Amino acid sequence: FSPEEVTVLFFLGGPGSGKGTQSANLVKDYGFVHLSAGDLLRAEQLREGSQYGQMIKTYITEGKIVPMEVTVNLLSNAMRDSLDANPRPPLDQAVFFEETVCPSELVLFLDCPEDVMEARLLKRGETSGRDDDNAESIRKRFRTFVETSMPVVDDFEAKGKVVKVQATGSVEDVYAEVKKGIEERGV
Ligand code: UP5
Ligand code: MG
Repeated sequence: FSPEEVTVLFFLGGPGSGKGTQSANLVKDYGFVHLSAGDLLRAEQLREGSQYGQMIKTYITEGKIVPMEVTVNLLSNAMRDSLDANPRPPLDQAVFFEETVCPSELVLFLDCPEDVMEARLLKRGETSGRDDDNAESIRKRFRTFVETSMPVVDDFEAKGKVVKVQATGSVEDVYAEVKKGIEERGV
């Protein structure tokens, strides 16, 4: 596919800030397709015959970023599949994606303090079965976010692409802000 055929939005935000939840809202109201790098990695981890399964599990449990070639390849394939079906990260990964796959229109940054995110993730951990919804992995995920993902947000910010949304309120409140951001930018 060519970049002119698609409109890409990136959701960035700390672990548990609500990226998945707010993406689901946009899918419902705007017909976007949601591709979560984390979900794609978890699916690849479980795929029989994957050469990356054990490596992905280790990175996820340690709260570290999987080598970007693996993730961007999964994203690119999933985009192609989803375009066939219906006609997020570190600085380098986001830039790599924009250069090799497609530039983003807008970056929605869900701004949320760690104590709020931690409470959400620990609550989800009671039932999620995820290898990383435990206190230790969460702490590591936060560190990775601060060290490798916040610089990406800052970089997009400098390019004037970022709409910052306060992500501490209810799902409905946050979504109202997300919609406002998108509509103000005329996406
Ligand atoms: N919740 C959401 N919004 C709420 C609100 N406003 N009020 C109250 N509760 C709210 O939400 C998390 C929880 O909070 C849910 O229970 C939700 O109901 C509640 P969710 O929407 O899932 O938040 P999200 O930001 O998507 O959090 P997630 O846990 O998915 O964040 P991560 O960024 O840690 O997880 P992800 O799946 O993206 O990545 C997991 C791992 O995969 C990474 O640590 C890394 O090891 C690997 N990875 C890569 O290597 N590269 C990548 O590019 C991406 C991931
Ligand atoms: Mg998510």
